[in-house]
Amino acid sequence: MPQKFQNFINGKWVDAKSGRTFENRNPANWDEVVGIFPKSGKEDVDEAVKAARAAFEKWRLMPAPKRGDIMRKVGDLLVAHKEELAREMTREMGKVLLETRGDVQEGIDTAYYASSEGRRLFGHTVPSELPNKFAMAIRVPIGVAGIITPWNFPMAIPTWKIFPAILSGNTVVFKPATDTPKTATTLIEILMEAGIPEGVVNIVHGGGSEVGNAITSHPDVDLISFTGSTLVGKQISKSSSDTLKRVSLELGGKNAQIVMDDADLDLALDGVLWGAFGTTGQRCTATSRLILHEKIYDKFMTMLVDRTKKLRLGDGLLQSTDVGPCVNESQRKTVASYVEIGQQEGATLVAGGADANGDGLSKGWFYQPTIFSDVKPTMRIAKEEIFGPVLSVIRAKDVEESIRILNDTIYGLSSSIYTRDVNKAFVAIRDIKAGITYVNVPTIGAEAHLPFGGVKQTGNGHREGGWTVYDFFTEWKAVYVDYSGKLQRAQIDNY
Ligand code: UN1
Repeated sequence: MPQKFQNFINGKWVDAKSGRTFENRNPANWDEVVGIFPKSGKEDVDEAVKAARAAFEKWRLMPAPKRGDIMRKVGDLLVAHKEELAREMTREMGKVLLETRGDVQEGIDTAYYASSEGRRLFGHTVPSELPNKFAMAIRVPIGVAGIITPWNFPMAIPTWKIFPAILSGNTVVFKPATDTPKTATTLIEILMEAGIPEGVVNIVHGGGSEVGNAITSHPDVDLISFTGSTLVGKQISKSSSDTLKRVSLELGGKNAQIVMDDADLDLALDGVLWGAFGTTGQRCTATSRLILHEKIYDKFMTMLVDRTKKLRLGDGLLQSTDVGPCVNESQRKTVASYVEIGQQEGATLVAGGADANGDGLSKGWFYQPTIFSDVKPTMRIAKEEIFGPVLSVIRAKDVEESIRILNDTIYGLSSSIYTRDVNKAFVAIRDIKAGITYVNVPTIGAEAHLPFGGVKQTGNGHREGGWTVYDFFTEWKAVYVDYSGKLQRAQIDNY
């Protein structure tokens, strides 16, 4: 019998009130059920919000350095459980062990960063325009945060949101993706073991239309932090607008890597293979377009196709595997439908282009790493986010045209240029419209202590990561203390 899991509300493990459940299966072997989870609804979210609201009144008063001490314990526990968490994650969402270890490491980095932020959370002191008067601006917690996360980074993304939220003194109602509820459950267990008081973090499992909607439209939720598709992000923006919540949206990407004719081509090749086919292309930072200088186009394509055909698909738990499966059936269907679109649009299929059904692959959602050449910037495969192992290659004549092509998208998350010419690199840094630009580095691999997020329809202007995420999870309060003993009227008595 597969193991049964529960929601965690107000410090207790509980079933969904309706008693309904859903199954979570291994994408590399769909016969294997990872666990049975509660299919919750609005009534469960109501309970969780009530608990988070009540817990907020105490939690906000705990000194931030003390909250930081708990975060350090969380980091230590994540270190201790890193391998077990990585294996669990590979089993529920498919990416290779090397990458799931990295995913847990991102959570560890975020925990230790949050721990040290407990002793910073810097405010400002500024001079007042009046004598004997003190002026400062301090950060205060906001309240209950609704955290809604995707399946592609089941540990890193929840920790990017939950850790700064609680370090800042907020409490949390967390809805993880239905494809990765197990990793999320273990994260909650770790938070509890580290000493997070009951009610501070609550988890409610279930789908977006029921649980997600109930959170984003809830009158007693103050903040929403969401990572996922641009389509859902727009819906959340609408459903949260009646109560004027503060909302952070990290959405789609159509990231490109540029390779100039002066680049180290072997380095650029390693970069694009990792950026396009790492995580089976299922990252919002994935390299989905490759823009090649016309002088090296043919040579680079030969190198790229050759190496791509050698990538080994398989169960991510096996050391021999380079690329794991797509996360589920619908994701693989989306990939297949874009491959059809690419062919209809007249792009040339030079690698992959079909489900993979070899040895050990017949019960998983495997799709061959796929490359289209002769892609025009106007084609749908050059414009729309695919979220799978499909790379569209476009030709350009110089750095200016490459940047123009790179910018010709509604998204603006990550970007990359390979060149040995420092002048071209700085032109790219200046002119690329994206939240992240890499030079001689692929489009994936952001570090936890730098701002993470994008421009245009990739988001709504907020940043996760580093010090910047604390701007989202705290409110500024301006404080004036007059010690003159008399009424001093600003803008009047001093002029
Ligand atoms: C995502 O795909 O949503 O920069 C996050 C990266 C990872 C995070 C990706 N550190 O690729």
